[in-house]
Parts: sequence; structure tokens; C-alpha cells
Amino acid sequence: MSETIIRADLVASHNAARKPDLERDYASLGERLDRRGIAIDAIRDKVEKFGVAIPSWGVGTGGTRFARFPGAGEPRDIFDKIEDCAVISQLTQATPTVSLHIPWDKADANRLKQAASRFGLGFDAMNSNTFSDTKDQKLSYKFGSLSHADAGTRRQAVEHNLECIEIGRTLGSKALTVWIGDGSNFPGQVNFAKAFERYLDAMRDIYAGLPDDWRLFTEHKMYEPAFYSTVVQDWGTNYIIAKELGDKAFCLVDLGHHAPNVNIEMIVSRLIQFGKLGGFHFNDSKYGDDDLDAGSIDPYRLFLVFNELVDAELSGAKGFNPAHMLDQSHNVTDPIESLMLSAVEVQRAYAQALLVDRKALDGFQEENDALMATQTLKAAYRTDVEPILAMARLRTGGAIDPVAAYREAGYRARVAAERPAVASGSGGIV
Ligand SMILES: [Mn+2]
Repeated sequence: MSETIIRADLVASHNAARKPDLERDYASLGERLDRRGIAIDAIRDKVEKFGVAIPSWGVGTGGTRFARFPGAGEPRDIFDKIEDCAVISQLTQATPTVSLHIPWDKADANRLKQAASRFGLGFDAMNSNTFSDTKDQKLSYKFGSLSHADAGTRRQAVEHNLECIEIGRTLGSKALTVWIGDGSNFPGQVNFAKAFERYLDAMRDIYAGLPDDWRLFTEHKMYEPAFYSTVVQDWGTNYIIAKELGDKAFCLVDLGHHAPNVNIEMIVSRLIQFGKLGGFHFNDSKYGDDDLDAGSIDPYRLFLVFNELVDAELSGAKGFNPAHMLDQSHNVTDPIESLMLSAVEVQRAYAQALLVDRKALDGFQEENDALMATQTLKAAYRTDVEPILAMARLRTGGAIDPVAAYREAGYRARVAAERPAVASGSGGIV
């Protein structure tokens, strides 16, 4: 039995007060879904099994290019971060794993493993960092890392990634995510083809060090920190990388890393169709890589992404096994609250997508009935699935209302007293 951070009797009394209303709401929704030929318990079972990883860097307050305003009781190190992740996991029962960022989270791997398993947490994909310099680093990444003109700098970046794999092996991770900031700020600064070839060569060295049961995720991003050209800028380049590297290489889709108005769900479909969808960094955005809370700006887009995922899941698409991770930066909210609600939003999109009448949709598509086809999606999206999500939490030991339970428990005030404010050494935007 894993330890819990929020007292179990507090969660129990929180749930006891809300359970009668939830049961009525669940029964009522069950009746309505039954009329649509959907068994509510089957949807709930799938939701209970659905998990999304918490990024270790997400539990600290982020910042912008202009300033960072620290919050109270921020985690001082990776062990505090793991405790915050344990709270999120306990109350939502939707976040069974943590995704680490090296070197920000560097610590003795066995101690890390022990700290997480105390709370029943596992480790998702490891994340390398060659987009900033560390204090005692020999060669700088100011002008790039895996695509750098200098072979020694590329080698250093490759070795860092191999070290991330080594740490991950001890932790039980099964994937490495590589995102680089390499690119240029001025036309003519970099030869596009040469830079990409150097990147591919370096990635081949990393891929060669990947254990057989691991996957390599490459993450594209259109711009920032480079503002004229970026080496891994879009899903097309990302797909080329995954194809060039081999069967263990897949594309990671961060929802904030595309040009405005790009049809992300269609990119997702393409990657699924050709067996190269590795997983997601969920977040939301209005303008660029805003790293806002998942589902906070455009929940319909999140639903449409999940519509593609559920379609692949139900049709048994070959090799379909996407990793779900959050990747957000919290500037004005309590990061724990934002991450709990974001995990729930991702679950919500999944549950709604499970309600799509796919047979009817297929028929409307065949008949070119555009109006009814889109209404079929809307019917699923408009369904308030909150009773399903809350019931899943109740049954698995979480809180019916995670944010209310968290506030009732006074966790933030407690850690604020225990954790003196420190200047954060990490950013939040990846
Ligand atoms: Mn990301």
C-alpha cells in the first residue's frame, strides 16, 4: 500500500459529503447514455485506466521571458517535486507517472526511484536538455547542440542524452524525449541541409544507445528560441527523423508547437496512419507556445485530437500506443491545482471521444452528409461527462472534487511553512 500525503480521512469525508449527489448524477447520465446505446460503466472503466504523466518541471511556478513571480511553498528540489506529484496523483488518480528533466532533476537514481515508489508513482519518458548550459559544462549550446557546427559540442550533447537513458534505465522509464532549441535567428546564419544532416547523425548515435524495449520521441516546435529557422520545426521534419532513425523512433506532438490555426488533429491522424505517433505534450495556447492549462482555451480542439486517438484505439491501429504527458507552465495559478484540472480535462476529452457514434459518423461520411457528420461529433462533445470522471476518481481512491479537497487539506500553506522560498533554477517552457 503506497503512502498518501493528504490524510485519507480528509478525502473520505470530502467524498462522503458529495457521494449522494454524484450517484444521482451518474444514474441520470447512465440512463441518457443507455438511450444512445452506450453503457456508462464501460466508459468509466476506460477512464479509470487512462493516465497522463506529470512533468516534474510543471509543479514549480513557470515564468515568461520577462519575469518569474514565485509562488508560496515551491518545491526546492526533485524530491519536493515528487511529493507535489504524489498529491496530484492521490486526488485525481489520473497521473500515475512523473516525467523527469535532466539535469534539472538530477539526483541519485536509486533514491529517486525509492522516493517515487513510496507514493506508488512510476516514471514516464526522460527528457534531455541541450537547450541551456549548466554551470560546469565544457562547451556551450549558445549556437546549438545536436546540430552544432562543432563536432565536440555535438558529441557532448549526444553523451548527455545517453546519460539520460542510463538514469532512466534505473528508474524504469521506457522512453527518451529529445527536444532541441537549435536553429538560427538570421537568414544565412545556418545552412539548413548541413545542420539537419549533423542533427540526424547525432540522433543516430543516441538511437544506437537506446535499449531494445525503449522508444525515442522527437519533439518538433516551429520557433523559439530560434526565430528565423528551427532544425526540427514541424511534423514533416519530425516524421522524416522518425523514419530515418528506425522502428523505435516516434514523433511527439506538443499541442502548442504549431503555427496558429494548424489542423493538429489531422497531423495526429497522419502520424497514426503511418505508425509514427509517439505521444503528446498536452497544453493549450491562444497565440504561440503559451503552455496554458490543457483544455483552457480550446477544449473542442482537445476533443478532436482525442476523437482521432479513440478512432485508432477502437480500430486497433497497428503499433498504436501513445504516451500521454502534460507540458505546461503555470504563472498565475497554483501549479498543483492547474495540473490536477489539466489531467481531468485530458480525461474528459477522452471520455467524450468515447461517446462518438462511430457507425453513424461513418455512414454520414459515406453519404456526404456534412451537417449530420459534424453534429455526431458535437453530440458527443456536448455531453457532460463529469459524473463519469468523478465516479472513476471515487472508485479508485481519488477525490470527487480534487481542487476542493486540495484546498480543504491546506497542503499549500503547510509546504509554504516547510519550504523557504528559493530562486528557481529551472524554466518551464519546453
Ligand atoms: Mn513540450
